[in-house]
Amino acid sequence: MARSKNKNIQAKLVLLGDMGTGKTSLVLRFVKGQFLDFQESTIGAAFFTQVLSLNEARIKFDIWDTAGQERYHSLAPMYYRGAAAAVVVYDVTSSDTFERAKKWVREVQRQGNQNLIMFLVANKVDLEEKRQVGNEEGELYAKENGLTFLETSAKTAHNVNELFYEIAKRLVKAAPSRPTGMKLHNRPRESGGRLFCCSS
Ligand SMILES: Nc1nc2c(ncn2[C@@H]2O[C@H](COP(=O)(O)OP(=O)(O)OP(=O)(O)O)[C@@H](O)[C@H]2O)c(=O)[nH]1
Ligand SMILES: [Mg+2]
Repeated sequence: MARSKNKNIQAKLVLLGDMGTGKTSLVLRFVKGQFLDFQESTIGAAFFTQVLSLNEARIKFDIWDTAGQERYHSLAPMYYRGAAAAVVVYDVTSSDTFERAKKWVREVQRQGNQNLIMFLVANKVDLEEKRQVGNEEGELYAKENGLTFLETSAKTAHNVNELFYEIAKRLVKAAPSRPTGMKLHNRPRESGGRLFCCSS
């Protein structure tokens, strides 16, 4: 479609979720194609960028990978405010992280950005034998709360690119309705008057 050709979109994306769920690993898999068995816990937040080209648009992601440790919780609003997309991650081998993910969803929804695109991601599906949270459980919760759900593995790369492509596609869809620049309305008449007040 010519209308949307060469559209350039810059989007702030934030990852939230309990510590150790694999947020950094998902980002590193997407941005660098790498996975570390002993990934260090994030301090504060980490910032990454990555560009994705779809047929109709080029999306530049500004990715904020937040720290899941409780002591950094109060920093989170800085990262999710103004975000175009949020990815809430839990670890399928830990029910606690699923409960924590639900709290993140509620917190982000409460801040009231109706346009925010939110994904719920069930990571570490390569550890099937240790699974505590069933696929249906995650899917149902996501459906009931208007989220898009995906199961991933940063380790095997299962669904990782798909996740970011899916987000990009949703952003492209949403973009035309968003103001992207200055809108010029009817120009005010300038005949004789000054536009800004002043003392003479
Ligand atoms: N088996 C398996 N291990 C994973 C996967 N994703 C991450 N891990 C491991 O889980 C541990 C934690 O991963 P991180 O990416 O650091 O988790 P995080 O969510 O960024 O943690 P914080 O920065 O503390 O919030 C690391 O040792 C990773 O190697 C996965 O899909 N499968
Ligand atoms: Mg991390």
